[in-house]
Amino acid sequence: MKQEYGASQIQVLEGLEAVRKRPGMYIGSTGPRGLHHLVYEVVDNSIDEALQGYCSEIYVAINEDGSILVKDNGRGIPVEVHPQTGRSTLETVLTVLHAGGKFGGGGYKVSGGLHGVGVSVVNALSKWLVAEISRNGKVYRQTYEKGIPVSELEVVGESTHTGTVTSFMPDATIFEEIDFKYEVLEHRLRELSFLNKGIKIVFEDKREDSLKKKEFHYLGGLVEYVKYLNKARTGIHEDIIYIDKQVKDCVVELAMQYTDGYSENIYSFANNISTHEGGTHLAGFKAAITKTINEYAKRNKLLKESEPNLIGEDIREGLTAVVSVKLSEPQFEGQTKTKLGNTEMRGIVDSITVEELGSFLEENPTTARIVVDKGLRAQRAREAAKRARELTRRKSVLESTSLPGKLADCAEKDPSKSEIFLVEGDSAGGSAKQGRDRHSQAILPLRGKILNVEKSRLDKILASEEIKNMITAYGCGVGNDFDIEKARYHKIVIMTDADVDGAHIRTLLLTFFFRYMRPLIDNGYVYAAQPPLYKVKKQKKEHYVYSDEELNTLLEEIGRTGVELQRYKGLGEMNAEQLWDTTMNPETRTLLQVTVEDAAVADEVFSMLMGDKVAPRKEFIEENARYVRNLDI
Ligand code: 0RA
Repeated sequence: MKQEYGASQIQVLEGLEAVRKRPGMYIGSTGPRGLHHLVYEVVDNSIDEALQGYCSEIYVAINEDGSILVKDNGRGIPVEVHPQTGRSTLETVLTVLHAGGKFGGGGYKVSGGLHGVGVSVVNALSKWLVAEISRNGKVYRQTYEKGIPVSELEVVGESTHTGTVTSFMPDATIFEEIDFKYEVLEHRLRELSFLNKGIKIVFEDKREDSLKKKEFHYLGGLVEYVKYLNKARTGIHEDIIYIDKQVKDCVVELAMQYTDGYSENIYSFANNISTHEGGTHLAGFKAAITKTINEYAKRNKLLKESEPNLIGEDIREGLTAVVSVKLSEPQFEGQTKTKLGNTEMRGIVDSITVEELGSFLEENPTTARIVVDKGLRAQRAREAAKRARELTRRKSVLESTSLPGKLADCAEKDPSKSEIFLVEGDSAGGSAKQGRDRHSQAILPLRGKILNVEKSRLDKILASEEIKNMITAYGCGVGNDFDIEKARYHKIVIMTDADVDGAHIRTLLLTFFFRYMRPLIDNGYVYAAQPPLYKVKKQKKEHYVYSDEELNTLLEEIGRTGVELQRYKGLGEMNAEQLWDTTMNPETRTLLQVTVEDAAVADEVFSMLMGDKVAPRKEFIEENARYVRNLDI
């Protein structure tokens, strides 16, 4: 029996209509980010059920047809009539905006995606959605299209267990492209299982060309997260420091371990949402570790009373840490709404950390000593680097007009019209200098491999000739002093050979930009040139070919007889004119822009690729060959 449309049903239709009219308002965008957000929204509901203690397993699949299935073994969304709407709770949750929290049974909603919009939004933006509930010994099913029920809530079978299965196909008229990325979902699901210890998440890609299955189940929670993050790094103490405390209705969980590296890798979360911009919880944590470690050092005479304290930067050098808080009414602020604003969290995280880290250091004097020593060494290095920087700064004031000798600069002074090519090797550099458009194109040849910045401190990095040349050529400083406004070129084109060494140099350069000149990547200033792989000659006609695929297509077209095939092993094999025609001429070339879609994923890729352990790197490259190719271009 179809119920009649009452006032509340009209409201529902208006609500769904609003979501479909302005999807961006609800899920951020209709691009890849918004698309993946749909999955997170559905999974978050299962995570909530797990956090309340009713669900232990979540299964997520990308179906063969590209749709999504999320299944959990929770209590099942109630199918009983909801007093406020006169419809089942299931239908209410799936059709009324923001109904999830309000209509759900007790307990605060911990997860609830970044936008916390509820599954009704996913429903509204789906071509179809099927909900299957196991409850009361029965299996119930209801189907929706664009958010509107197209079937009754039917009993379709019997069941001995409970749970919820939601399957949906995003609406192609709303989203730019419906192509779920395995790596993106994998990253988030792994993250969720680290952040919610004990929950088992199984993830499967059933699409024909990318069959994969993985299981995430971490009983150690954040301890295992830190182990995972440090897989390619070398820890300098065995035991990972772990804190898990509840104060009133706030949960504070954190894990930390120092490595022999120099970069700081702290990830923070509030209610399972990554707080890229930090916030009060992170501020409390940082203040607390600085205070506690200094106090320990002074009390144990590892630092004299007369000596200056270690500063936060010293304390965090080489530190890998994950800080996760769960609270009832999180306030997200900042440009990307990823900064936790709740003021009470600063004090809560601070006092818990001071207390727990304090006792840890007292009880583990060997580890404590290693930690303090690491900080002392960082302090000395920082002072040395400061002296070095002052030197280079003074020099650059004196010689403010002197660009590196190896740089062939362009005549153009407007940065938005200027490009610089970073060219592998002096010989290709020579051809590039001859072949370029002198007006707008500058050339900086790089000799061989640049320094691996993942393994060196800033003072050593700044002493490297190749890196100094890049810094002076771009004109925008480095690290904390970096100022994108001063960039002398808005296109920085990495031009390396199409071989393993070339790929390595490109990765080294990208790591350097990522760590020390990050705004260059964020602003889309960094590109990779695409030199040809082959030259095909037939009857005086020359074709440049950029991939094996393209080569096959061409050979099909022109026939294989009488063809002269040259494989370019390096840029150096091309003369100036060829280099211009194939790779540098803005009219005909292809440049690939380097983008960092998700800083966390990229950071992981970089540390895996550039860290000092070979085995995990190899394993990582093999596992992520597809993604690395994307990122590494
Ligand atoms: C509210 C009440 C109850 C279960 C749920 C919500 C629930 C929602 C979702 C969404 C995905 N999976 C879910 N599992 C459970 C249970 C109320 C009761 O049984 O008393």
